[in-house]
Amino acid sequence: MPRILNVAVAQMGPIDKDDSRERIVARIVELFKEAKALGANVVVLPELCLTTFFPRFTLDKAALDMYFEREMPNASVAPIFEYARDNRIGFSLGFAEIPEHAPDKRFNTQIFVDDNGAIAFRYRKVHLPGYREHQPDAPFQHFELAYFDPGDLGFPVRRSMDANVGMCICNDRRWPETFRVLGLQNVEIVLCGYNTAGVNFHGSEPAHLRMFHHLLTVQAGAYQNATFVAAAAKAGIENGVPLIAGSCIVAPSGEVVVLSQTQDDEIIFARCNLEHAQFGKRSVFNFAKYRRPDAYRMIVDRVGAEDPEH
Ligand code: CDT
Repeated sequence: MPRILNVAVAQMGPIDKDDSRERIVARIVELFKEAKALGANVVVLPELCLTTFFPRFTLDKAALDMYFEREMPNASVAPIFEYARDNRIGFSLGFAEIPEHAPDKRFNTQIFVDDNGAIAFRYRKVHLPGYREHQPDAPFQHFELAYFDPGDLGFPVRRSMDANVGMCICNDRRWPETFRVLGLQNVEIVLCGYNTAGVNFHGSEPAHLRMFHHLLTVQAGAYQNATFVAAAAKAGIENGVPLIAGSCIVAPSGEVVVLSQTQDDEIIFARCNLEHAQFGKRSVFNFAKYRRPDAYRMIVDRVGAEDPEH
């Protein structure tokens, strides 16, 4: 019996730092309308999709608090929640979070809202890229490490909308540990929002590798854990920094089912039979039968790489 989830990825073009919240939310609702016309049950939005990618601006934490949500949902995002609930669409949305009960914390967060309009669960970004200090030689700054706290929820998977749903955010997709921890919870679809610059701020690298590494990691994560991956970019030139597009839906075979064609607001869509994820979990990637965790202890015992003994 097929188990179908109609998945739309809502890629977004750039968000300028001066764009109003009303304008950003209106763009998102327009994307939801397009997704609805295609028959979507679920819409995936990018990382930090309510604001510009502000972790480039300054090391002054207090100056950035205006970009954070202190409650979710809140009045400014009500049109998204209402449209989705009225049309029975589930969605995932990335935003900067100051938790109500821990106002000294700052998280890069993504929520999954089910088709009844309830927040089913949340994920807080674990792998925070960038620097704690200003980088004088970098083409632009990336201070996520400086003022977000590492996610404190692990990598949860929840049964929602008849699917095993997991989430990760941008840099997380580059780490096989992310997908494996989700895979060990029988994840069937991973929802991933991202803002990936078209230039590697760590140093010079051929430009085409940015897209190659993005697709390499989501395709590998999907195949090696027998799961769909739906990845949503914020794309285009945002406050002078180019962001790659490449929003995609990847099948558990590792094949790209659909890829965005623009660097702007765009819906891509795929009819995902979640039973296809179960095939890999029963066969090549039957973890219970074939994994050898005794041989993997170093993965949790050691953080940084060390040279072998001579
Ligand atoms: N937003 C985010 O996590 N960006 C990072 C930049 C890292 S550059 C190697 C990313 O992984 O795309």
